[in-house]
Amino acid sequence: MAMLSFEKKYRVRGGTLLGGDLFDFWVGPFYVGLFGVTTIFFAGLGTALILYGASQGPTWNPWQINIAPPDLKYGLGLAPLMEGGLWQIITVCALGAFVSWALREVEICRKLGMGYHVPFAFSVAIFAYFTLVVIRPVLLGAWGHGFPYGIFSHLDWVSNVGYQYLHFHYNPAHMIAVTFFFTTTLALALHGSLILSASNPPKGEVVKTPEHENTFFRDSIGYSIGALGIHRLGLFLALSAGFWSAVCIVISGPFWTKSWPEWWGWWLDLPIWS
Ligand code: 07D
Ligand code: 07D
Ligand code: U10
Repeated sequence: MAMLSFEKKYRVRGGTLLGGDLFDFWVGPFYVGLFGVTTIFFAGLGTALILYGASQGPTWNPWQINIAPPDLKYGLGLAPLMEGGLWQIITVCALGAFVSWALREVEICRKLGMGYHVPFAFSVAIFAYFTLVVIRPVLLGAWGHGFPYGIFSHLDWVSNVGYQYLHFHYNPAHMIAVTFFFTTTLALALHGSLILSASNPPKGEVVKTPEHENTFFRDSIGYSIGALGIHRLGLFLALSAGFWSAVCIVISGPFWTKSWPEWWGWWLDLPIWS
């Protein structure tokens, strides 16, 4: 079915989680829904506040704009607007926009009668962000442990927090996360190249079948995971990367305060060496 006629067929009312028929319509290609309105509201307000913060700061250079979290002395309390309060409201807006976006995805899935895999996957990214700006700061007792909103300033934060633990590469959960990220790109490269090699042949040649795809991997590595399997694996790898990232940062501080190389002392302490 052509895309345009398919869209006409499925663009019917229903499937909303909240708001009933109220915002159950499309604007151009975009489905709106109540959560589209809340997305626009939070994203619009958050962006406006970043621009306001920038207007009060020393620069309009997009790379240099920085909205810093409150000083540690404010603990888990509210800070004055220009001393981190802006960061606190922007964080609420960001979470409001991300969660609204995920719920809008859920409504679209319901309309289409599809599984909730995409919003579930996005939720893992939201979880990683939530861990950075809510869970870890709360466990450490101050909003000041969140990362600053700015292109370069957030890189400084990552580097500073990394060196606070001497050598972040020795964080075992960081190792697992990094390995999942690397494996995700390997899997995507294998999958993308395999699909193109079979289904996008040079002019004049026939498109190959899934049997060709299976056989390629059986011939080369002795096993093929299959067409559905590679997508399950890809999703698992990518979500695991995000999940272990959240773990690696939430344990840094709340559960391990020393340098990460020292954590490996447990290995030397094993009774088999003494
Ligand atoms: C390609 C989809 C499109 C999305 C894009 C991002 C904004 C921010 C806001 C000026 C893959 C749009 C950017 C809306 C503008 C202001 C105030 C997704 C794609 C193009 N980072 N990070 C980037 C964010 C964190 C780290 C780039 C966001 C953590 C490192 C971009 C978050 C840590 C490097 C960016 C976030 C961290 C980057 C490219 C939130 C650990 C880089 C992102 C909400 C995760 C790279 C200059 C990209 C870079 C980079 C955005 C969080 C580390 C500006 C929105 C605190 C080491 N990050 N980041 O392509 O070039 O993502 O930085 O959590 O090297 Mg970051
Ligand atoms: C948080 C993004 C969420 C995004 C959302 C959506 C918009 C809308 C709109 C485009 C999690 C935002 C959407 C804004 C945009 C439009 C229209 C994703 C998030 C919700 N590290 N490290 C990681 C590596 C070192 C350190 C994670 C590698 C050093 C710290 C990952 C190396 C030191 C932290 C990772 C390396 C150090 C991390 C990041 C190599 C510094 C974290 C991915 C090769 C000296 C962070 C949860 C991630 C983390 C993190 C990889 C090196 C420190 C596993 C490959 C040794 C402090 N590092 N790292 O988390 O775990 O994505 O955050 O050297 O906090 Mg590391
Ligand atoms: C995959 C796949 C596959 C495919 C695919 C894909 C994965 C095999 C079949 C998809 C993959 C691709 C297309 C490849 C490229 C993708 C990437 C590289 C990923 C990164 C993507 C991007 C960088 C693009 C990001 C773009 C975005 C997020 C769109 C931005 C959208 C908007 C700004 C509008 C959003 C709309 C909303 C929220 C609702 C609708 C609202 C409106 C239209 C605006 C009007 C508003 C209202 C009516 C509400 C009124 C508002 C109010 C009251 C509040 C206002 C308040 C204020 C303060 C402003 O596997 O299969 O192929 O294709």
